[in-house]
Amino acid sequence: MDNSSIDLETIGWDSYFEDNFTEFKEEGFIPGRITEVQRKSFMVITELGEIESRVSGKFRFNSQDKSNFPVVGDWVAIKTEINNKGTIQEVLPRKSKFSRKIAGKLTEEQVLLANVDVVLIVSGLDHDFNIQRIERYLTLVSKSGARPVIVLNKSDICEDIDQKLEEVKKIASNVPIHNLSAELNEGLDSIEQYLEKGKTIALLGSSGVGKSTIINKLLGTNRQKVSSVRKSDSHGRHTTTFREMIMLPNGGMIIDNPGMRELQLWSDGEDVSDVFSDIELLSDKCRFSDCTHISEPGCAVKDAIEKGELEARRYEHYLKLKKEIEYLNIKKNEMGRVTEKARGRGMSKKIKLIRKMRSDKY
Ligand SMILES: Nc1nc2c(ncn2[C@@H]2O[C@H](COP(=O)(O)OP(=O)(O)OP(=O)(O)O)[C@@H](O)[C@H]2O)c(=O)[nH]1
Ligand SMILES: [Mg+2]
Ligand SMILES: [Zn+2]
Repeated sequence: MDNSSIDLETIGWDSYFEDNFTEFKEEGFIPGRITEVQRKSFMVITELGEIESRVSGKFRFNSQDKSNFPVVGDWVAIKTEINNKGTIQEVLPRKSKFSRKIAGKLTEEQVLLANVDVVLIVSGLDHDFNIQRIERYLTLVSKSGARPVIVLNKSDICEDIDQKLEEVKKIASNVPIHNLSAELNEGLDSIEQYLEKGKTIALLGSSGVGKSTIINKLLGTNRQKVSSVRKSDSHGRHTTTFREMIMLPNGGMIIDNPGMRELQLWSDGEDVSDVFSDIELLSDKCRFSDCTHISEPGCAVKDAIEKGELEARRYEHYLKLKKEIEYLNIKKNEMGRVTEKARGRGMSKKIKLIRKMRSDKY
């Protein structure tokens, strides 16, 4: 633990968390914010400096659901121990959370970040550029409570910036778009506006797009490790291996993330409706209210595609995301039913059944 005292407000503490902390304060606990999640412990910034902490046995016992476990950005109540370590008693209610469906076959929510104000969705303007991926990120961020911002990096090696910008504008509705070159330190001032004292921003995007490079430029030091991408396809090498929240010199926090290979939606569908509101508006205009937009007469969606007002690509991607959610909902409902059924039986049976459900094999 270092002895420097930290003003919690510069790292995001406010009346919302203060109110939710009252009962813990009375018990003599202190507030802290998770900066890093390790295998068994958590790094937590507190007024007393950084304290390595573990969750209490009681917390572990009461948290059946993994999504309640502390993640980077969470505010927690901790009890300080004599060995300068801490015990996490509770996670304070989150103002925002960014989740995905856990990678692999399990049907489970995985919360990756909490209490983030702005998410920079970073894409490379090289071979990495992929409009569908941006649409997917927008969908994931849409209901997180954080504000999305699109960042197109590596403008120095892009020969058709205007065309790519046009493509992004078509899908972004009112999400701000910034293009820059972290390498040449050009255009970074456009994202400095999001770095405010007390605010938290996170960078998301696939491996190799330059998230850590951007952070290094903003910090003015080479704190984060970066490494080159594969020439043939601009794929990164998964250089950043863990999520970490870093304090900026002028207050405010920035979160570096590892590039994610799999980014499945964890959603109820509202986020897709938000991000694809153009398509939903069109379908309201179809002659039949249950129009499937395949062969019905008076279909506004098909009309718009024929007139070039809606890209067939975008429409198909919309359908794909909808399907993904439909499938997710089926799995969630099945799991709910089994949990319900198991309530009447013994605990061990319940656990077995849920495991079976989650492993998707049945
Ligand atoms: N040409 C060019 N290269 C860049 C730019 N920004 C970053 N790079 C390079 O892209 C490579 C990957 O950058 P990183 O910052 O490691 O990418 P990352 O997104 O953090 O990747 P992961 O940690 O693997 O998720 C490095 O070789 C950087 O030097 C840029 O603006 N232009
Ligand atoms: Mg990185
Ligand atoms: Zn239709």
